[in-house]
Amino acid sequence: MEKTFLMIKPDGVQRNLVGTIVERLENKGFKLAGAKLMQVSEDLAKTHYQEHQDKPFFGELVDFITSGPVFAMVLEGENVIETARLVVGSTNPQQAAPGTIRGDFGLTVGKNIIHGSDSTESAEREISLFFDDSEVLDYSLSNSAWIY
Ligand code: IDP
Repeated sequence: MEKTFLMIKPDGVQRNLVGTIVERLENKGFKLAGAKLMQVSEDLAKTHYQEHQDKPFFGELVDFITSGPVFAMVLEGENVIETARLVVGSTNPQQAAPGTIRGDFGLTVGKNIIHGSDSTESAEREISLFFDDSEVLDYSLSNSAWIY
């Protein structure tokens, strides 16, 4: 089963949206394989966002993601990388569809609540950046036969 990396950013944690967001993801049918509240270091932030290192907003992005705790998750499910991105919504919350996390809870691109991996390669890379192997659990949910 496919796995992806999601991270509730410091704005989502500060706005007490962790429970609401996790509830949406669980309700969709995704399985939590890993989850933790953590402080992102400057090094980790720069590595995670390395594809944006030449962009004018890179410094702002690193400052923001290290400005407070984040809630990091590994989610498992069929086609979860693409489907979780649909649940997350477009990068700019002003353009994100209602019903998506960014569409329902955000207003600015700099504070868009949540990150989700955008490809198989980034999912693998980001899971291994944020989680040790022992923190990603292999187990079955008893209701999976009612989802698949
Ligand atoms: P994504 O998070 O939807 O995959 P990316 O293009 O990978 O979007 O950008 C990473 C993050 O960088 C975005 O989630 C957003 O928070 C931030 N970002 C993107 N464009 C801008 C910008 O023009 N100004 C400030 N922040 C931006």
